[in-house]
Amino acid sequence: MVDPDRFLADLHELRGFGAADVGKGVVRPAYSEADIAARRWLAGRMENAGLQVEVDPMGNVFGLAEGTSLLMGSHSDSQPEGGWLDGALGVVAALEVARASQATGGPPVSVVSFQDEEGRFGVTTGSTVWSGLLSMEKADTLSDHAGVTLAEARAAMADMVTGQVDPTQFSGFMEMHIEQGPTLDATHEQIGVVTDIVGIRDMKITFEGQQNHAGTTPMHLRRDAFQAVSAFNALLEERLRNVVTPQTVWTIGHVSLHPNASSIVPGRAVFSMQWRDADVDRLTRMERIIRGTAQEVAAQRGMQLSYGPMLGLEPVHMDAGLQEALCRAARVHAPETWRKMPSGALHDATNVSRLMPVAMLFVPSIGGVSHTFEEDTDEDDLVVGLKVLADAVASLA
Ligand code: HGY
Ligand code: MN
Ligand code: MN
Repeated sequence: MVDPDRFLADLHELRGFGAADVGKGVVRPAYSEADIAARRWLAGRMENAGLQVEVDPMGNVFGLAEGTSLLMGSHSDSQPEGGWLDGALGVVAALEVARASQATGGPPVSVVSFQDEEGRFGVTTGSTVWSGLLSMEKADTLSDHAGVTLAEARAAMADMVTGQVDPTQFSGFMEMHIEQGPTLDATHEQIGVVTDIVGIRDMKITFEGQQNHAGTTPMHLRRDAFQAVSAFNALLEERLRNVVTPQTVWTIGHVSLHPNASSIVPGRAVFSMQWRDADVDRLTRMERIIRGTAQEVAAQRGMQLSYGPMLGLEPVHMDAGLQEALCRAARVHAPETWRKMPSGALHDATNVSRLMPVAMLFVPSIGGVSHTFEEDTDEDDLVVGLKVLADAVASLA
């Protein structure tokens, strides 16, 4: 039997690593001191649970059961401003299910915390490398917004690395997560069994104009990189409207202006351009519009235009058999309060689905908010989710 108190105590203890002063938030980006300290703590917890700890070169932390096992988990790194449950919930729930399954002679369960799911260096970087979609060598050249490379960052936890972890020892993967959106909260439901995860594209775009004096440079002679970003965004909002559905999303979430001073016409703007949809063709049509619009703005405003590496993940379906195991358990623990639903957030499960059958379980996010310190979930809902997960695993025996 799972122990809800032990599970919640572990979850709160994990929150202590990088705990923010605001709400229940955490600041635990990949390879930060807090992230590495949390990974050491997790490794200790895995060992206590009788699991064999292995850390791969990327910094993904595994607690392995003997022989063939079901892999469960998520990530323990956070956004620069993150909630206490995003990722952490899936890792700690996996740990509790592994302990419970051992105690009751259930199916062997291994636990994982993938590294850099939150994309300091890419998009779900740790599981992307582990699944073989991206080589460690190529990943090492990716840099964060401050210009630090992944190779430099992962050196900070090199002493923990034991070697590669062979995926063929796992029969499947299950990930519990908070929904991070408004659906379950609005319908007062407790459980979402995930059917599909959307696809994503993400790249950096740079406009390079002419840095100059903000007092003496006439408006008509300026090559202002901020004005280029502003014009690009306004045009894009209009043009994407013609190809998107209400589920399609796009975001410019990070903008870096150089030199970012009040009395200097900005000479360079580097910004993130991200878009998501469940349909690959639509993602491609959007890319064409994005590149075409950037080119047009660059030509009109005398900008040099360049792009960073194009990162992306394809939309994926969850495994029917594992989904059904979750549905069966949901009918028992949340008879009138569960549904099947797609995921608009990305998850490590997307990458793992290249290697084995995967499934995901959601619990509600209060107010539908996440990637903010305000993110939270009712603890009763966390425990119902844990029970559904544990029963689904037990039924696979
Ligand atoms: O952005 C995402 O969907 C994920 O939380 N990294
Ligand atoms: Mn997450
Ligand atoms: Mn996240």
